[in-house]
Amino acid sequence: MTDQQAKPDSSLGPVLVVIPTYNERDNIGKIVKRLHAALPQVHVLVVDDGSPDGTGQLADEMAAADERVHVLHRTEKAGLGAAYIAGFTWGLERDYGVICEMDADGSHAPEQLHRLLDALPGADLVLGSRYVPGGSVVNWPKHREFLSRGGSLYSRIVLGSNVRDMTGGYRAFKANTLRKLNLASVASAGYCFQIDLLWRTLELGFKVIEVPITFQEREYGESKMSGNIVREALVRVTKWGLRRRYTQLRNFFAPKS
Ligand SMILES: Nc1nc2c(ncn2[C@@H]2O[C@H](COP(=O)(O)OP(=O)(O)OP(=O)(O)O)[C@@H](O)[C@H]2O)c(=O)[nH]1
Ligand SMILES: [Mg+2]
Repeated sequence: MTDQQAKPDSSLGPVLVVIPTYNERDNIGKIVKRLHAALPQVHVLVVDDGSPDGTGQLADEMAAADERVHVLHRTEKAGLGAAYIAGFTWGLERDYGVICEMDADGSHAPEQLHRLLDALPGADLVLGSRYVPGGSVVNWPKHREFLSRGGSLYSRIVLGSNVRDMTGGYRAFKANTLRKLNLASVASAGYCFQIDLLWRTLELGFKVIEVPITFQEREYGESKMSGNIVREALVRVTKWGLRRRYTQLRNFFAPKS
């Protein structure tokens, strides 16, 4: 299948793409248009945290003109994780069979979403991956790529996983996978949220597949990446890794019956 126009496997049920936004006025219209050009059937849920630049109002106008577009307004900027949890909950309540994550800033090419959807019948979660053969990163400053690769490598080692791209935000979940992840207990706010959800999925023994994507640095608007977001990931991943080791040791020394 080419990356031009595709039809998702309808046996999995309707597809919802959740796009969290904070000040993405210059991007949201373009990304939704590209998405519907590539996959006309999918629905979009924009989860906006009261963006001061009017992203939310623009999304409302898009929703009024197109029944495939929906908007969830939240009152304040509460991080990527909280926005996704609200979006997933909205989608699960409406019985979508597949729920996807995608950034608004053009980093995730909508023309490649079919790669994730095509792989989903054989998995519980499909990750769009920058770091498997065929995957790539375009126009990222060296320090950002270093941070991203370093974050994935650290998480892989500490959590004992063989997933190459632990922090990416281009994903397709079967709705039934999300239902099992106890979303109400997720407290990770920044990109640690991505590791958190992946870790929960792996711990439950679900099948996770990586498919290559081309990740493109944003052209418009500002990145929300910050030192706090990196610190949150470091602290939490280290804690999960220590807990994993503790459980392994406890099981090892537990009396065998
Ligand atoms: N609703 C909501 N969306 C957010 C928040 N923080 C980031 N986003 C959105 O999440 C997506 C990813 O955010 P980016 O700013 O691109 O962050 P990033 O991809 O980690 O960083 P860069 O790679 O530097 O762009 C974008 O669509 C943002 O608008 C937030 O607090 N609330
Ligand atoms: Mg980005």
